[in-house]
Amino acid sequence: MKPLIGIPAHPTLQERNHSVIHSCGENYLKSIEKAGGIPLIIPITTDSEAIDRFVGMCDGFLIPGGIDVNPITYGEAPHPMLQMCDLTYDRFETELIQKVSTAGKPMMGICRGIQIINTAFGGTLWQDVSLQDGDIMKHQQSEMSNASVSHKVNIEDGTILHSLYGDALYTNSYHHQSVKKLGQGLRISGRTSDGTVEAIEGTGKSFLLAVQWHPECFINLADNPMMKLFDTFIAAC
Ligand SMILES: [Mn+2]
Repeated sequence: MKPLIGIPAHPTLQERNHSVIHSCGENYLKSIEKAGGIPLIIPITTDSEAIDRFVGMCDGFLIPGGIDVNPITYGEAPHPMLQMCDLTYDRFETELIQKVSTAGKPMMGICRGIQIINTAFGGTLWQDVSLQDGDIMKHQQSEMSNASVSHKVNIEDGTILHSLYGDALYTNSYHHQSVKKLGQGLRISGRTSDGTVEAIEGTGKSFLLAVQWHPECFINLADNPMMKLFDTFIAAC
């Protein structure tokens, strides 16, 4: 039986009538389907009973990209470079991630996903990558195609990522925030040469892999180098 993969919806502001759409990008859905899973979009809710039911129902969870995490979530004041965020959305995803972890179900994070997984486990974020120490490279890529790569991620030995790609992987990059203090039960599995955290994994028994780049953007390539990530995640489910 194909595993059911819960994907928390993203609150997207529809300017035409100022209403919020609970949405999910098609590339996430297609990547899950191609890997052999059945995607299920989960609405944003404050109902804990609903979150329990969703966690019980699904075999694995994909935490997708999106807006910034409100720094209140990790106990910091907003920096002037902070962009749009939504505390209700953060609280929903945090509760969902913590319950998925307690249930021991597989989880994969992408972009905002790596950030909110890190904060849900007690970590913190750089509110803008430029605030990190040293010379920071461009993480908002200039390539015309979002399925084109712009930087190299160096991979730690002994990680899931290393078993898939070896010592390094070129990836795309569309983020302005990044992991600062690492959350509990997590390890860093990939960084760019400027020290920016690009991938984390869980140290416990259940599958947890999160990346700062956007592997779902490669879905329409005939030879998709990122498919291994989704295949490995679905196999764990
Ligand atoms: Mn990057």
